[in-house]
Amino acid sequence: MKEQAICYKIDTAINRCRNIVVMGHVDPDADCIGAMLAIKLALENETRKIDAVLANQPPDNLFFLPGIEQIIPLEQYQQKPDMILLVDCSDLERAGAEAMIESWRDIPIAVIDHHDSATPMGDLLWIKPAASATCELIYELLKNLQIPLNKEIATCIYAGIVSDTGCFRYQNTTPECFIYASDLLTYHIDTQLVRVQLFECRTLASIKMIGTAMVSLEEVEPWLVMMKLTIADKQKYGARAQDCNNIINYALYKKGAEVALLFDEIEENKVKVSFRSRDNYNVGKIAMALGGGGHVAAAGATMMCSLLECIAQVVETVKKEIKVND
Ligand SMILES: [Mn+2]
Repeated sequence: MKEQAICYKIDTAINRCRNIVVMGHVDPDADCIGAMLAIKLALENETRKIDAVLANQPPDNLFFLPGIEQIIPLEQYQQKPDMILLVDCSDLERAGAEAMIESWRDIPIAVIDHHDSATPMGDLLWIKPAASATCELIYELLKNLQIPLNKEIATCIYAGIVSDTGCFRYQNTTPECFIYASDLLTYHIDTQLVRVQLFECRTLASIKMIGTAMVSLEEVEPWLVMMKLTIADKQKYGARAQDCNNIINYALYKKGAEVALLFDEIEENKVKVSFRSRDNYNVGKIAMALGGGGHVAAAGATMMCSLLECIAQVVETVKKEIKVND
């Protein structure tokens, strides 16, 4: 089993604590929530409390994850923990807890993440961009520590891997994904439930958002496509923020597209930009330069400007940074 040394260090740190908070990122997804819940279910015991805390409410489709009802909203979390464990993110700002940075400044932070970051926060960092999902690392942690799994823990870890690999389809899918998944399936997890909840469980408004985004698809270059969602589009169908998640992937369905952009107008002068790419064109680097982050093939950034300004700036940057041979 890989990465033994760092797993033992994390174990030592955890064993020193009686009161741990585990946090994922804002706009939580199945990987971050799966990782938080697997940690809580596997490592909490009579002498050690592990609180799973999130700045945002989990999306409705993830309420099948075992233990999710125990997640505490950050605004209700009054404890002063003796350790902070960040999963699927590497700083308190990304966890939506910038308000806590001052009062938590003496508390040690450990990070388990697979996102590249220029400025991770913490004393104990396990950041592995080659991992498909943070849940892949959680699996390795629990195996290294010889913690027995069960159906609940296996479901959380499996959901994280399935979510971040798009059901083992994306290029981040590693041999370990399949090896770990084959072991996780021995715990009789309901793989149909996981698939339906993650991929076939959209609200009517969110399907209207897919349609609206796809109608807006523009071919900037044969290799570069973009879609947009405006505030008015969302009002028309009563779509919430979570109804607009994971729509970007459809843009890459266009034949010949190498890079896809989705501009989601969150509010006036605030635009969430999603990036996807094929063939190792690095959109993560571009997103990071724009104040966001992510991976080579999937990234995002939030920009404080009008939709039109945002589109102009991002398209120009992408065309400058990425050279595709037609
Ligand atoms: Mn992840």
